[in-house]
Amino acid sequence: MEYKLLDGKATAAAIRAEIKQEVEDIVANGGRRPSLTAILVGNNPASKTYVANKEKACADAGFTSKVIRLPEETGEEELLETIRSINEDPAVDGLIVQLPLPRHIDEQKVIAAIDPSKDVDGFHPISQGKMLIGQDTFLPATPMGILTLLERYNIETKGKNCVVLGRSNIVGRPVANLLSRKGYPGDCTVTMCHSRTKDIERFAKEADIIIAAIGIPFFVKEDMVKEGAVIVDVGINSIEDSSRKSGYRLVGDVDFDKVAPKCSYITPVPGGVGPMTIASLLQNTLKAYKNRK
Ligand code: L34
Repeated sequence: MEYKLLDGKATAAAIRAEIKQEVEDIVANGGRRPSLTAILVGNNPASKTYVANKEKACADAGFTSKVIRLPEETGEEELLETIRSINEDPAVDGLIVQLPLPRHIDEQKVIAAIDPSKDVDGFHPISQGKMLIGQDTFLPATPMGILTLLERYNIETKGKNCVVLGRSNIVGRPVANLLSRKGYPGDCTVTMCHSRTKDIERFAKEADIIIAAIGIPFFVKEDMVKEGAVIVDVGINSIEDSSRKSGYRLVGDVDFDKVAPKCSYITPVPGGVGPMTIASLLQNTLKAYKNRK
């Protein structure tokens, strides 16, 4: 089958251009710029890349942004103190703490310390609770990016069988909830599969839409996929590749080369969900800015 790419990079670029235009208009009318602060603790190489990409996206869009880089050995109380001071800083609209955090820090405690009105990651229990019952709030960036991508490509979702592989708080669980909501893009019949699911293949094969977010390279094989399925690959796994200068390359949770020919639409990795995550973060930061005005 002739498949089409769900081009996250291009879609994110379009959204970023729209945001940039809106910010230019705000500034031309004498308004202040939206502002994001990101906290990065430690030296996780992937996190460094993602935060650097966010910083650049903010600059491109005309946002003010700041990255607070803290050493790996930063204590939990010091991090909480930093968050509290940013909560109170009227110049900051959005605050994110890049995950994962070093093991000695309690992630849930840190997330709960963020002022929900600045919680542009949508990870705070209040944000997640509002999302769950369909109230207006910040949606977590990766699930939001996935929905936007489906929307911009006019992918039909009503009544579709959607299988979400993964149950994490930042992707699997929220995206399953959002796709089951009333309206578009939603109205799916959602099945959430995970590491304890018996016979994942059986569920995956029934899916019209697969959201793969398990973090295992090449997990989704061609014999697990129905002809004509739509696949969103959330995985970003680094695997050794001696033919590359860097010695590694990024692959998703889907065995793309074998699976893509069976799909109607599929996201690439890189250039799929990753860039959409960043575009959604900008959208949320602009929303936080507008809420405060
Ligand atoms: N607090 N932690 C918090 N918020 C988030 O929204 C995230 N996430 C996830 C990890 N931890 C987080 C991100 O920022 C994943 N994520 C993220 C962001 C950007 C990219 C990937 C994941 C991204 O830019 N991906 C590029 C390739 C980047 C590369 O070269 O490594 C892509 O094309 O997929």
